[in-house]
Amino acid sequence: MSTLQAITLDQVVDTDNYPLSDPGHTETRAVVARARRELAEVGCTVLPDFIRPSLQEVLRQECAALAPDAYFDVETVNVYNIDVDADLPDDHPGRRTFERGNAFVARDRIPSDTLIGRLYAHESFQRFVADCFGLPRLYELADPLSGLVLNVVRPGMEHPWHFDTNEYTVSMLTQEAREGGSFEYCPNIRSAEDERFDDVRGVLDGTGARQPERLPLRPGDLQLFKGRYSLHRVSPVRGDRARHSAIFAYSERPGVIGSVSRTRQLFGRVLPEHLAAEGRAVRGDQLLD
Ligand SMILES: O=C(O)CCC(=O)C(=O)O
Ligand SMILES: [Fe+2]
Repeated sequence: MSTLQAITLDQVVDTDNYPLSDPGHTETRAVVARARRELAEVGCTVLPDFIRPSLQEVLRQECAALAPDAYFDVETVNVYNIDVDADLPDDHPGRRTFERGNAFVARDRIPSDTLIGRLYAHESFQRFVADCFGLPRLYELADPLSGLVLNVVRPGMEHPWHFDTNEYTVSMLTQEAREGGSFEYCPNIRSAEDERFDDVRGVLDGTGARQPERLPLRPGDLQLFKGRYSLHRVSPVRGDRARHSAIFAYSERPGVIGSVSRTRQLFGRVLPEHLAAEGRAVRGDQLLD
């Protein structure tokens, strides 16, 4: 048994500032209200020092120990994660391609007794996150590989501009790069009804009126993000240390499983659950993936 197994959520999370287990607490209500306001305005909010500072080095070390299990395969992608050879008009932003050099450690390689494993599955944490997003509840993905992952961006690599498939993303930096590796985003650049291809192209080409925002993040901060509408990236990592972040993916609906092709792209493998779910996927909108 890991020594950390005995530690409760209250010891992991800075409950003086984030009393998660008590939704009616004045402090919790203030945090939730601020998160909702920022999510409505810019699709993003950060809860600084969410993990107790005394555990931030444990957080870093646990995740750094998992990083060698990441699946590395630099691939050519576009912001929509659709086929880069798709027959698109010349000026379509999906024609711009990037080298996706980040790598994911899949959920089945992340022990459930790690800090991130326990946070992801914890009921109070899930209820708190749902509250911040203004949702009645959130479900862990049914996907055995992609519900909780560690995103590893090695020196020289980047996680290029993209939109997320998940509407609600919760993440936590666990190890900073020495240089570079900034999270940059363009709040609500598209909506469920409007792709706004001109704006997206402007950001990719650096010629548009919209300048990406740079989000200051520190290890142990909790980030809530609506990445389906906000174009975002992790800029190239420089120096001699990789950037690590935990991605906690939840959905409003139970039973969400990634497609076979996307899963193979991200993890280099699929499991029987992915094959069984193929073709049964339910979607909330018709946006390009
Ligand atoms: O690692 C990060 O901070 C961002 C990751 C991300 O955008 C993603 O996994 O979709
Ligand atoms: Fe993303």
